[in-house]
Amino acid sequence: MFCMKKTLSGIKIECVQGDIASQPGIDAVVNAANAQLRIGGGVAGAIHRAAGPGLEQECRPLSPIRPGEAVITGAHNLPNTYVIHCLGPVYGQDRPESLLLANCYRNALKLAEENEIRSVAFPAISTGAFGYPIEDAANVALKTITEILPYLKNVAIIRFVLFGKSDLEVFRDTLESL
Ligand code: AR6
Repeated sequence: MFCMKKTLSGIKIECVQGDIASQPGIDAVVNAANAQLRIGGGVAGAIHRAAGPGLEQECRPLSPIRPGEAVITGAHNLPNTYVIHCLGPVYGQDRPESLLLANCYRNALKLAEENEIRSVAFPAISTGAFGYPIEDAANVALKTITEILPYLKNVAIIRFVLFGKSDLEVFRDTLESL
C-alpha cells in the first residue's frame, strides 16, 4: 500500500493513497477544516463522521479559525490520539494563497511538536472544495515541511494521505524531486 517513503533530516516522509479517517498507528491526523470546525464535505466530513459528535462539541469553543491557522483536539472515535484542524486558503480568494497554505503546515507541525506527537498524517489541504491546483499545493506542502524538518524534535513520521491515484502521483513526483 505504501507508495513512497523518503528519509530527510532523519524524518520519514511517506506518500500513500487512502482515507485520512482510517490511519491507525498515526498519533495525529490533520483535518482540512472549515472556519467553523463543523462537519463538512471531503476530509472534514470523513473525519467528523468517523470521530463522532463529540469532536464537533470539542471544536465549538475553538472556532472560528482563520486561513492558515491550526487548532488541536482529541480524536474521539478515530484510531488516533489527536486531530489537528487546519483552515486552508480558498484558491483565488484568500491571498497570498501559497503563504496561507504554508502556514497550515507550519502551524500544524508546531502544534504537533508542542504536544510531543511522533507521527502526523496530512491530507492535501485546500485541493478539494477550496480549489487549489494539486501540483502547486504539493510543492508548497513538501517545500514547507522540508524547511521545518531540521527543527523537529518529536515528530519522526510525516505521512501524506492522498485520496486519488493521480494526486498521489503528483505528491510522489514532487517528493522524489526534493
Ligand atoms: N481522505 C483523504 N483525502 C481526502 C478524503 C479522505 N477521506 N476526502 C477527500 N480527500 P477537501 P479543502 C481529498 O475538500 O479543499 C470541506 O467541505 C480531496 O480529494 O476535503 O481544504 C470543509 O468543510 C482533496 O484532494 O478540503 C471545508 O469547507 C483534499 O482531500 C472545505 O471542504 C482536500 O479536499 C475544505 O476544502
